[in-house]
Amino acid sequence: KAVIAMAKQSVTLELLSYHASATLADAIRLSKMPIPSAPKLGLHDFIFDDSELDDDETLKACLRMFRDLLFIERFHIDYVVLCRWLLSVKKNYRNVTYHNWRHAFNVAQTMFAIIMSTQWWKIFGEIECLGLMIACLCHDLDHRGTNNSFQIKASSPLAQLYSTSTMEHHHFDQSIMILNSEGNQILSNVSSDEYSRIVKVLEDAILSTDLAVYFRKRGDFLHLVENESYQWHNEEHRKLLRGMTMTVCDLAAITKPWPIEKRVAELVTREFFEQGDIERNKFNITPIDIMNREKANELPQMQVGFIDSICLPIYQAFANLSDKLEPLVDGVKKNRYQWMRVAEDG
Ligand code: 5BB
Ligand code: ZN
Repeated sequence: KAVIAMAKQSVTLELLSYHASATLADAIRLSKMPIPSAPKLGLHDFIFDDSELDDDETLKACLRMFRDLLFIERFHIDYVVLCRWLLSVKKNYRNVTYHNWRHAFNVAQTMFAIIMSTQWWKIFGEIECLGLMIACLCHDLDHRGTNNSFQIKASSPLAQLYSTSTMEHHHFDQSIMILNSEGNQILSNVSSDEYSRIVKVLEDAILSTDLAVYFRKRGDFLHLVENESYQWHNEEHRKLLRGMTMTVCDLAAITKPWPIEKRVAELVTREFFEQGDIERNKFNITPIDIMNREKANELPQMQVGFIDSICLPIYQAFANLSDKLEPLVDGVKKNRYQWMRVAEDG
């Protein structure tokens, strides 16, 4: 108890100094901007590329997704509050190489493209869809570019607070903190019953982005899909689907046209190597292969392994649930072929 209290105090201090809300003036400025249509922004496309948009345009794209999902009317969201919340979410991502605002934005766009193209929004309903979209935008909040096992090795205050899914618990905490911040309360006009349901979906979705959780749950899911015993209106099945959809969106770079995949894989690689450098220099340990610069030549083969063991099974299962999702599997297979080529001739 005392140890946890101290860890909490330490984390709280750290967070108080870091957490920042966007200003009302910036929110008003954003609220006055015209919002392009979803097709104009390419928001329905699985081959969406965020690098063509500037930061303001990524925020406008979020506003467009919230509008088209009818969240603003349904949940009586004040438009300036929504603008401020989005700006605050963006502000609470750090300038790390990969796990930054652009990654979160891409995850949300993929969620939008999936639930719109499959019409799963009808199955999930408004509460779950809102929970999922908030989850995508918030799922890596305040990421430091280092993974869970790094937090444990560094005995960081976060690791003392949460011994498993360390970072994911923190991302959820940060989401709640922003949702509760003055002027950022997009859920202030929903009933307390709906509020708890949305937050429960949000928590479950963010915790699902821990790959360890994905591995624990995916057997059940793949089984249901294989046996065609997946039931769309079964509460437990739908919860499983929401978690799996979070992973599918989180890893979606692997489904993108090769030039995009290559660029994103470079960012992932750089962030992994940066953690490896810290482990070598500060902790005096040899980093695992993916974080070890000296093993850079093995990365293409690792990507093939990543595709075979983690990506293909889940994208395949998703394509079995909806043929609208077949382009995702096709994209993964094309990238597998490209990574094989790189692995072979260096
Ligand atoms: C993934 C699980 N990990 C605990 C050990 C390594 N593996 S892996 O062998 O499947 C692997 C995945 C190895 C290398 C990788 O990237 C080298 C550039 C990747 C990989 N992971 N490749 C990607 O394109 C992407 Br996207 C990802 C996901 C990165 C974020 C994962 C964050 C999880 C934090 C625990
Ligand atoms: Zn992520």
